[in-house]
Amino acid sequence: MTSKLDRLNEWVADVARLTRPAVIHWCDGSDAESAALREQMLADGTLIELNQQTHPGSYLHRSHPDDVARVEHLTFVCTPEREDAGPNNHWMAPADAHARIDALFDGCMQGRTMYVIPYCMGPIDSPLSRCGVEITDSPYVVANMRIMTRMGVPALARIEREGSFVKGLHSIGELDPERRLIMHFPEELAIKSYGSGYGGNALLGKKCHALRIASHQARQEGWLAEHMLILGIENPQGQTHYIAAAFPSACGKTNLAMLIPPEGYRRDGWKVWTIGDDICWMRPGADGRLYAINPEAGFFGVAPGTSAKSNANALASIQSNTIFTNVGITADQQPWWEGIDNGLAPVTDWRGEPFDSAKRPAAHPNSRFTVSAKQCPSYSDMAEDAQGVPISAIVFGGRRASLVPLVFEARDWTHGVLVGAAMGSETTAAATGAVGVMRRDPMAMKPFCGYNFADYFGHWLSFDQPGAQLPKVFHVNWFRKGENGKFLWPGFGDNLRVLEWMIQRVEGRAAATETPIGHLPTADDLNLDGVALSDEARETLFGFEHAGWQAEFAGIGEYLAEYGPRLPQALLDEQRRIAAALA
Ligand code: SAT
Ligand code: MN
Repeated sequence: MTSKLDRLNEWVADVARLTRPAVIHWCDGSDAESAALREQMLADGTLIELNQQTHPGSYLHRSHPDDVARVEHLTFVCTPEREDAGPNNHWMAPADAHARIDALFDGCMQGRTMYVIPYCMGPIDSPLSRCGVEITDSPYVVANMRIMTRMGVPALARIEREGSFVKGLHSIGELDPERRLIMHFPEELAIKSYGSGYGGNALLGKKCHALRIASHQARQEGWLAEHMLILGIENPQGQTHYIAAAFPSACGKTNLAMLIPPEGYRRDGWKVWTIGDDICWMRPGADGRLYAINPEAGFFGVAPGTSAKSNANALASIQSNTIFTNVGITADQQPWWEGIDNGLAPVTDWRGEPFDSAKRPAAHPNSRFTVSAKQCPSYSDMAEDAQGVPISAIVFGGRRASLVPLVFEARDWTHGVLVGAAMGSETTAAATGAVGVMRRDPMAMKPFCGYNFADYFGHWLSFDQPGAQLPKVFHVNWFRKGENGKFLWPGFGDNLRVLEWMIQRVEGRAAATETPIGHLPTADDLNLDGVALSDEARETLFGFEHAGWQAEFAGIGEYLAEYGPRLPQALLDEQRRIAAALA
């Protein structure tokens, strides 16, 4: 008798023949399985027990010091035609890619256990969710996948029902940067990742599946897989608007998703609800609106800078049952990072050496916490809703020290797609390479779009159909700096002031000024009660620098030209229209 699991069983057998593990373990996701894995990892040093009085159920993992971030230069999209991967991806022909990486996988699991992890991205009963299976030789990956996805028996049951799943093969190999590759095969719905145990390189449900492979599937099936947080804003009347916002890695998505309203707003009854902090899958509903789910079940958040002041919800979430990766520890084994601001001091740094501030920070700048979303005080019940939440506004944002104002609104959908496509941001520690260099990062998807950006922009444009009730599109910049190099906007909870203006725009209740780059508020259009802004801050955050934008649009034009004739004409026309208005 054939079963819908035959394909899965055959693949697992093929992988075992190639990698030759000592043992094969099918993960059921149970507490007993998790406890046994934890004991094993504590025994072999993969996990270090943290203070169980202050942080029950929490552990520290120290990754290999050369394996602390995503490796974009070793990440490939392997489509039959190079053009389908586009200039935004590193490309290799599928046959060559398989041959190269299979040579690394050959015999790599000898003496190791091979874990088979069935998982579901998204609520287990949602039509928007998609399943995958990750095969890995890393128990640390299993522990993280158990937090980040719906993993185990229910996922396997859905795979058996549907018969289809994304195949992800992973081995830590030798953790040698010279023998490290992350390959994607969108046509085969397959991922192969070798030589890294870290985050987006190894937790294949996350960036590899939920963005690179899913973006390809989404294009075929008429939905969007985006690098966006999702939050709900409930006004004092009890109405909730949902906003999806794209920012590059390590630009504050987790903080924005868990925002705590400023004092005055809290008093008036405003509430913010967290749906997701990193990835958003959206598709049009019967009413023409875009409905979104968070495909993840946990947060893999940046630790440094997380404090009671910057993100009290995150801090509350990670008091228990959390895996910390590459943070420092205090004398009594509590996790510690720069900016935690809790009066404690680190004694051991992320490499396990005595802390010496002259040598290195206590926590790696890309150190992380992994925790179940259910532990977040602001986690929304709607995050488990099978239909998803209707999106009122889409926000694009980058880290821009100059030029870009605090907020502006796109005139219409096509302009909004251009605003997303033209996004620029200064690089962060979330990927290896230089930090602080301005690069174009369309929709914050530069490292994550599984196909040619030109086609991706076309896909975005295609949602503008008769009957569509599309969200309004905005651009924000929380990172504008003044003459003295300091941030001009307080950020964090005060960002709600900007989000409130957006909601009022959606409801047709707020003013704005028309400029060539879109609708800009003046300082008077926002509720700034209780924020002390200097004259410089007011002018800079709400100003429009004509000459600077002329140069910016010339740069955007050059950038878009890199995509050649595949670029949608409507996007080019929009760019030219604005450049002409600026001339
Ligand atoms: O390493 S991850 O991709 O999981 C985190 C990030 O860079 O956004
Ligand atoms: Mn991310």
